[in-house]
Amino acid sequence: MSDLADRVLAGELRALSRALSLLERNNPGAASAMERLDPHTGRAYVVGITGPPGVGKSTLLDRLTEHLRSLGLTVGILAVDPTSPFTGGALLGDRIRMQRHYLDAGVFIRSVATRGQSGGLPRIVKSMARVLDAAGKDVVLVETVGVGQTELGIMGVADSVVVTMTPESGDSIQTLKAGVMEIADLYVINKADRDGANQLAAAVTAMLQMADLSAGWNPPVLLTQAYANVGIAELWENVGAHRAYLRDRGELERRRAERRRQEFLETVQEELYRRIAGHLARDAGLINLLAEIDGKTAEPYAAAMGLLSEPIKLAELLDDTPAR
Ligand SMILES: Nc1nc2c(ncn2[C@@H]2O[C@H](COP(=O)(O)OP(=O)(O)O)[C@@H](O)[C@H]2O)c(=O)[nH]1
Ligand SMILES: [Mg+2]
Repeated sequence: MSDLADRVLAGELRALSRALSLLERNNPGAASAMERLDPHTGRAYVVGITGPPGVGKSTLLDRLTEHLRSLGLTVGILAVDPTSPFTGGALLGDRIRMQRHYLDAGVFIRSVATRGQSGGLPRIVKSMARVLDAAGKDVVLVETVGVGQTELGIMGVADSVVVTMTPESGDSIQTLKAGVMEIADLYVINKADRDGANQLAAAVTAMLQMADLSAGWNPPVLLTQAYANVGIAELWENVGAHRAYLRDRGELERRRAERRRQEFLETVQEELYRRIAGHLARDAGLINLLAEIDGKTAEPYAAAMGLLSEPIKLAELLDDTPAR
């Protein structure tokens, strides 16, 4: 697998695709590839663009990509939005519009399946962003669809988080209250051509003032018209300001270190569960135990604790050799 990593580092597109697929499929080869790539990460800047469906995230990303290319920067895109034109879920026009970037060697686009995920952002997106980083992309853009609490996960991936709203989504302020304020480094009010954009900007600004963020970064509230390419350069300038803010205070390194630790802990947690769950249908002891729990001859809490205190049984359950 080190060979695959070498090819990723050399900028080979097929190797890059393959490395991302290994991660997605939980292939054992992914771990050694990630180890080889890791020393080459840390150069890319990762921007998360989140917001409810239809606010214009994909359009914004498309225009931002165009802008970044004009600045001579290479771009990696991870689209976690199931309705994204990248994933084929959008209108034909959108899809065709995005395809021009597929012909540009400086842009790498990958959609990420969210199947089977319990809301939130797939854990694997963190590793995928680091692969794009190692492959030499200057900027990694992550599009995630979501409202409120479900999108807190983007903080685990992005250096800067852009929360996108539109004047027409009248519940935008409610959404803010639901927890988006904790994750937003920048606010974008897209579709500024529509009525109510300035009022929404004023309302968000007022809300930010009430929250008293005087000690830290003051998130800017920006107006854009993504489809008309208005406000895109300003958005990138503001991302740059946030980046400089983080870097100058050592926050960027601190955030990234924290994210690495989180990724480790999440992976352990998810993998433990995934492996044990894989045995649920075929391990006679477990099947029996579940029946006893159902039938009240075993008590759920005590049974769980009991299982955890049996190292030999646990080792068996953590064995991941596919017998399915
Ligand atoms: N009026 C208006 N429509 C826009 C603007 N930006 C994007 N749209 C349209 O909004 C729709 C949804 O855009 P899309 O980027 O797919 O949204 P996403 O679901 O957030 O990714 C598309 O039809 C876009 O053409 C804008 O600034 N103004
Ligand atoms: Mg989209």
